[in-house]
Amino acid sequence: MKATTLKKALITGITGQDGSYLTKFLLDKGYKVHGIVPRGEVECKGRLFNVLDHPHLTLHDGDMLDGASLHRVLMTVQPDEIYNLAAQSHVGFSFHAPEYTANVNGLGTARLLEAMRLLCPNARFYQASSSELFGNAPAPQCETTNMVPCSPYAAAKLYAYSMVQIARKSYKLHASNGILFNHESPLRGEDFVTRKVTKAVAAIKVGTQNILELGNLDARRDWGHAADYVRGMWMMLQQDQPDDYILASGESHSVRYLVEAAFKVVNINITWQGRFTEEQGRDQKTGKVLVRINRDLYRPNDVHHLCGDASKAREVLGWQPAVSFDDLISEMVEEDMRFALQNKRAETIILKAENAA
Ligand code: NAP
Ligand code: G4F
Repeated sequence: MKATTLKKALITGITGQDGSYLTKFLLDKGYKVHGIVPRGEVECKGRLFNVLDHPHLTLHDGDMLDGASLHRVLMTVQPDEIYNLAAQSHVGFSFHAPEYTANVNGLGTARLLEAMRLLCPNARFYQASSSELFGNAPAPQCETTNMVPCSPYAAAKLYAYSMVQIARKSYKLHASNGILFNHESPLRGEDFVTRKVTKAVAAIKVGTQNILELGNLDARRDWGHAADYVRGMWMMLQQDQPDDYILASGESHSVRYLVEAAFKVVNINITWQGRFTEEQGRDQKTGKVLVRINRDLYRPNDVHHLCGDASKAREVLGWQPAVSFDDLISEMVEEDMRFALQNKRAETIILKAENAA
């Protein structure tokens, strides 16, 4: 019998939200998955908890800031597909660290593309581009919408996006940009607004937090589920020709609406009073203030409205999202409720033990 060789995928940013969903997706498809982990940080592998022992998963030390480490990994692995998900991915933080963000997100991508060109030019390359590229261009945004970055994060991602197109045109590399609108999950980092909200809603419900502080409530985003979006990444690399595709749900909601939807999952109705930075969200039943504005959480320059048109991905790739906004938020709140209750139980046990001692 002829032995079949498994396809090899290399993922940068494997310990992030998308990295963990993509790893599971590719392992289920029978790939050998290799991941690059910066600083070999063991505690960052938490999101990979359910696949860490998988025989087809291998982690390598490497850093987007260190070209030699990328060369070493590519030389060792000789991947068929490369998914470049590594990034300093927080838009707000990029205003505090523009140079670092440019180095990881922009130059890091150039380093990886150059390593691929030299060491495995027949591999296929996926770049994690972002709807942030469009800045405040009017919604809905599609592949041909003007790109007007509003943050150091978006500027660095625009450089990376262009380098992918340059590699494609100059060297005929199979390199594609996925221009992804916001996608979330229970594994989302706690600094992003969806997870910050769902975690706070759960903690407020179980009584371990009193109030949720937020910045711009008027910003609108097109929020989908990460599991749907990693499937789209893979679909892009199965095409004969490389190209750029938007993945989006086509629906947008304000941060204010997100807050209402998340509290509704735990049967709390929020009513709003006051304007601008004086705005407050109260529990309709008790009148207690549960949400208030913190001016420090506003960005120097925010993107007001992102809502994507994913017609091209639908028509060419046959991609469409399966999880609705309401189901996404319910899943996130329910998962955070589980954690919040576990933490509360653990705190009670410690307190009892301390009192008994
Ligand atoms: P994430 O959870 O923040 O994950 C980012 C990953 O990059 C982490 O594994 C992180 O590792 C790694 N990383 C950071 N600096 C690195 C470095 N110098 N060298 C190697 N790895 C490094 O982000 P995500 O939400 O999964 O997003 C994945 C990618 O898609 C990112 O490029 C993001 O910018 C882009 N994107 C995301 C969205 C979205 O809505 N989620 C939308 C559009 C585009 P450590 O944690 O160990 O630092
Ligand atoms: O959740 P966010 O931090 O996500 P943002 O800035 O849209 O970026 C995410 O999506 C991009 C794709 O469009 C990715 F490229 C990027 O890597 C990242 O995954 O903020 C969403 C909105 C913003 O307008 C922000 O000003 O929520 C507003 N917001 C209001 N209060 C807040 C808060 N954002 C955060 N993080 N924390 C707040 O307290």
